[in-house]
Amino acid sequence: MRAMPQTCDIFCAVVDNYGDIGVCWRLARQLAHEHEVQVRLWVDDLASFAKLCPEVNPVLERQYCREVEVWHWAGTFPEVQPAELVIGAFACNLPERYVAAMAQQSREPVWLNLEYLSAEEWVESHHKLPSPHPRLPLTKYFFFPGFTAKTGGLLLERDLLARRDAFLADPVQQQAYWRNLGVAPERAEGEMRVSLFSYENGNIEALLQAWVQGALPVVCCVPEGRVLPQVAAFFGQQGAAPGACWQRGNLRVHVLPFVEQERYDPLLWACDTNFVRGEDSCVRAQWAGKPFVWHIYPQHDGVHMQKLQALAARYGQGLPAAAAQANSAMWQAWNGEGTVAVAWGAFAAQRLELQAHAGVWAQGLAQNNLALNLLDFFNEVGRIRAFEI
Ligand code: TRH
Repeated sequence: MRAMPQTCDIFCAVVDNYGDIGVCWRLARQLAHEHEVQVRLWVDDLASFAKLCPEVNPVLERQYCREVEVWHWAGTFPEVQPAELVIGAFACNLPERYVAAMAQQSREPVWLNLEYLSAEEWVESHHKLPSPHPRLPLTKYFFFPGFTAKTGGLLLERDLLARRDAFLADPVQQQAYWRNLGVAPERAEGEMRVSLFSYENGNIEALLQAWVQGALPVVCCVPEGRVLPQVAAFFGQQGAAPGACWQRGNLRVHVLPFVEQERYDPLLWACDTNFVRGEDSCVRAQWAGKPFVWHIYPQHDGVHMQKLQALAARYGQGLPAAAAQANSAMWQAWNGEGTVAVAWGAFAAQRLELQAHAGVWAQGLAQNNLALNLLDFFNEVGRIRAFEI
């Protein structure tokens, strides 16, 4: 029989930005809603969490939010019964008291470290590796998300692609969506609509200038965030608030609010190309089935460029060579290696190929669902342990 965990603790230490809590919150909801697991989410930064889920009250120690029990992970850790499935996200250290309690359980909890996403090849050989605790009778397993069947796959809600397709098939819904954002739904001839979510970027001026001077009109939607001051400065503004709109040449920019997590997806569906960053928005852009440009989270040692190239190479498989090259060159230029204006020209010229490929790519990845894989692995570990006894 297939064993399912009834309880799950997810531990999230927010390093910076929104990706850590973005992934944990998505996983927590999915386990609770789609698999009826009782989930406790331990988060050390409720203010960041509240940006993704405004229902969260940042001053409460404990609260329920969308069927997930949310705890502020701060100060002395309370005495709690450990869950059957324990997930430490992104190598965060679990509280010692909690780990000690895990070792006291008559049935050892299945303990996973959910790793950052990478398309690099080494991920396959590291996925599911055990790491015995140095002192206690506990084993932690490394669980790697990824793009191949030998990895943990990607987070994907059961109904996401159906909701996307319904949205894309319904012009009325799309028009209402744009109006609600304060952006005219009507498009100029040949117009390209892009969303722009990125870190501060040394190439932003060059990109905006390329759009200003480009042959086709570009409407660019910028959610509030780290790149916005640079965009505002390009238009001679000191700062900007949602609702601001600037036009120069063939470029119109709309400043959007940072919306709660579920409301970000329709923006990606509604645009023709999405600039995304980090990890979670990059995955959501792939589910959108639209061409995307990735601003990878920069690491001091520069290893992020290998990670960028690894995904560009995988993504390029199945694309005609010129389109794969244009895609890869645009990602590299946006991350500081290359000339953005030139790269954008080539990328835009390949937009039909890139569009066709993006849909096929999303469909291909959809079979490898991280939450399902995680539950299968829970089951697998349980079977191995039963055999050992
Ligand atoms: O915020 P990020 O830069 O997070 C990063 C990465 O996860 C990186 O790998 C990690 O090391 C670093 O944090 C610490 O980008 P990411 O991963 O795309 O997360 C952004 C989240 O914000 C994602 O869940 C989507 C969400 N979001 C909204 O909810 N509303 C919005 O309006 C927008 C623009 C994003």
